[in-house]
Amino acid sequence: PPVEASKRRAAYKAVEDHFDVSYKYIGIGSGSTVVYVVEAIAAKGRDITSKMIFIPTGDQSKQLIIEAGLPLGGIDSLPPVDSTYTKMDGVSALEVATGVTDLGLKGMRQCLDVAFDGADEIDEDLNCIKGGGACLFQEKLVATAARKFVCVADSRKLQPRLLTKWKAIPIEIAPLAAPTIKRILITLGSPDPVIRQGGSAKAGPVVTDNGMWIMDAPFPPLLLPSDLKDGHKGDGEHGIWEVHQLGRRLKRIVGVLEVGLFYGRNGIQVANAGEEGGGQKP
Ligand code: DER
Repeated sequence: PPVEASKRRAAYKAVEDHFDVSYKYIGIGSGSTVVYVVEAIAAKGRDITSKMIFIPTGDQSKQLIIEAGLPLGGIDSLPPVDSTYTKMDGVSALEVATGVTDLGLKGMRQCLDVAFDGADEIDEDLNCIKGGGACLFQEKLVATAARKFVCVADSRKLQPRLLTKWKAIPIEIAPLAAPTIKRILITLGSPDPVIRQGGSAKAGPVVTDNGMWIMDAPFPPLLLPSDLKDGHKGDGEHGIWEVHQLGRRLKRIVGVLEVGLFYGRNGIQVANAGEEGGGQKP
């Protein structure tokens, strides 16, 4: 089918442009598009891939790596930061965009050379909604530990603003906190946050690879920093948010493990607004 063909084309192009035989640690995301990324990497042959370690972002990603015959590692079993390591020569684009640098972690050692993953929706600044597959925590953990985060998606995913077609932000939460988180989301302007149910696959809520639940929180389309120049404040007035401001506000709710918003370019201006520019331009 044409969609599968475009996913495959995107994946092979991403590997051609962003995979190097000198790489040692490669993050592998979740979903159906990343399957083609693994197919393209495995096609390089074992003499290349056997020297590498592939870091999964959940059980599906782990199965994918194993079935492709690629060496499996774990984000929790990466080498310690070597003591000779001094100054990072450049921070990962996603780490910059998520504002990690403004926590003074500029020297944080990037363990992975690259991480490949899919997305549910992508806006003009390459911000992404992720979590359609309920793997967003480990996806962001691996993505922010990589020098380069490569999002692979067919053109259906590209929209002017996030929450244009994809209607809710996936949020990974502690089950116990679900009622309080729901109440807070409603005060932040989410019309109807819902706990994701397993449907015919599982009675009751979806349980993530981390033993958590997913709350899908709908919001109106998310503004970009460039929209704020038109007088919008983006701080939730009438439920209208700027993408980074909402991301930071959601992350602070007690009981939230991780938020399915990944920042692309321009993340740094808002994340570190008013601070000296940190790290390379994403
Ligand atoms: O859950 C995620 O964020 C995944 O990356 C996923 O939603 C992308 O899925 P797809 O490649 O099957 O569209």
